[in-house]
Amino acid sequence: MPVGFASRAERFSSIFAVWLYSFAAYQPIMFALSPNDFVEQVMAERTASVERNTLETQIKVSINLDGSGKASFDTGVPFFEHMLDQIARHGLIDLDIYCKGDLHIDDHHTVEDVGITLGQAFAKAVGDKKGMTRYGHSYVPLDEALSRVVIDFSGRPGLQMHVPFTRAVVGGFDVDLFQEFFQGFVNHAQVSLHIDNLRGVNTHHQIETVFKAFGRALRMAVELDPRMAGQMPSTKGVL
Ligand SMILES: [Mn+2]
Repeated sequence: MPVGFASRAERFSSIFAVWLYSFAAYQPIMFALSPNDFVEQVMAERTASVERNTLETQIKVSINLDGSGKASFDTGVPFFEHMLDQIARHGLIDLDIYCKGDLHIDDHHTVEDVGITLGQAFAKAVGDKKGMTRYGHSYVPLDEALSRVVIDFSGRPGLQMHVPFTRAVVGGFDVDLFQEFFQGFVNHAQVSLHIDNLRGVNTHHQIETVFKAFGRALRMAVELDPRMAGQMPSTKGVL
């Protein structure tokens, strides 16, 4: 019998304990992430799919915050899809949106509920927001029109939308509904969003600059900052 061990079982458990201890002790060194590893690891996870069904609309939204701007839409509202496409393209966010809504009434429920569901998908995809830039802003011109969008993933919903539309309808679309879309998004993504159309005569230009600036502001805000790796973009510790 070897000195110090009463039995084979005790000897084995001592060796196992030493192995377990050294594994635990070295684990932080073995698995420590560099800032760029952190960004890559988090990026792999920043996708979300949300399904939302009511008596008015049935919606499926899938997003990838670290995408390349690929998009597919099936909502039955062409001008709205033209605007959603700006978010994907200029936000470099992959976006799949399907909505079967009560368009025989009007576009209202479809547009508002897509905003709500997209907001839910964003809230899910940003997760705990660790390492995220948090704030985003952009100015986008289109000929005579100029818009500014500023966003904060603050965890608190708030919308300021100042767009003096020059016409009530654009591309067969009621311009009132843009406010409904952004309000739905803001409430569920839990963001502060300030939208200002600073200039513009052509209604199509006015709203297109808003959506392009919204896309670019989103891109900036959700971007992972390697220097922030693992930290919350808030002195409060949570958002
Ligand atoms: Mn256009």
